[in-house]
Amino acid sequence: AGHELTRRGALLVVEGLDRAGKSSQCEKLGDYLSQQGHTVKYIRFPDRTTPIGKLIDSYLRGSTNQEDHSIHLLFSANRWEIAKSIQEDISNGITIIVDRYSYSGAVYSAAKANPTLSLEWAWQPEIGLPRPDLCLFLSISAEEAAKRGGYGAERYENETMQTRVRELFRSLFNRQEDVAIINAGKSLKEVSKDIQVAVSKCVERLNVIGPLRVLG
Ligand code: 2DT
Ligand code: MG
Repeated sequence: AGHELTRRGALLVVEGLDRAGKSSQCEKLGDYLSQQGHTVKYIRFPDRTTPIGKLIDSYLRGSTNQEDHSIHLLFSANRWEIAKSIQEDISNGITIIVDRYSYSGAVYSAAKANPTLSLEWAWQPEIGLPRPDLCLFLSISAEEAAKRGGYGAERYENETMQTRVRELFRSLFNRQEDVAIINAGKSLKEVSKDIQVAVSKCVERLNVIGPLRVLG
């Protein structure tokens, strides 16, 4: 038997505010791509299972406090500790669906309005991480978000933060390439259809795109 060239996997990120439907859409996208014959893996950030992830988890639950810059760098470190395995999986032909990534990282920290923690500052530690082939931004209005139910009990799950996060996501995605803005105010089924269209276009182009790049 001859050797077959393995086509690399795609790195697909799903971003959005809380209650935008990220988890459900990641699952639907995974099912869709598997049916198309892709090997698919789902990961999420923060990855609360690692030692760094456990620090992040206790911070998010409000059990511990952390200085703003310090926790920001831990969120980033939590991506760096998994970066190599992402690279390896992608080159072995596995498509990875990522629930939140560097974009949430930069935006949530910058939303704290700490004078020395700008969006630009917050982006710096992300430079050099595996670069998504496509980032799907699930966009919902504040009104639609409110309709979908109350906030949870974790840090950041309040009106003030969510409003700032929404604005910052918008300004970040206005200057990013490889972003598909998906209207997530529609039904689950319609949204998943829109996602499939955006992803199919990206996946078809993969053999022309070349190797996985890094964030700049
Ligand atoms: P989940 O609700 O998805 O578990 O996220 N966050 C996330 C950051 O502040 N920085 C990051 O780098 C990432 C990935 C967004 C928990 C919260 O953590 C925020 C919501
Ligand atoms: Mg949450």
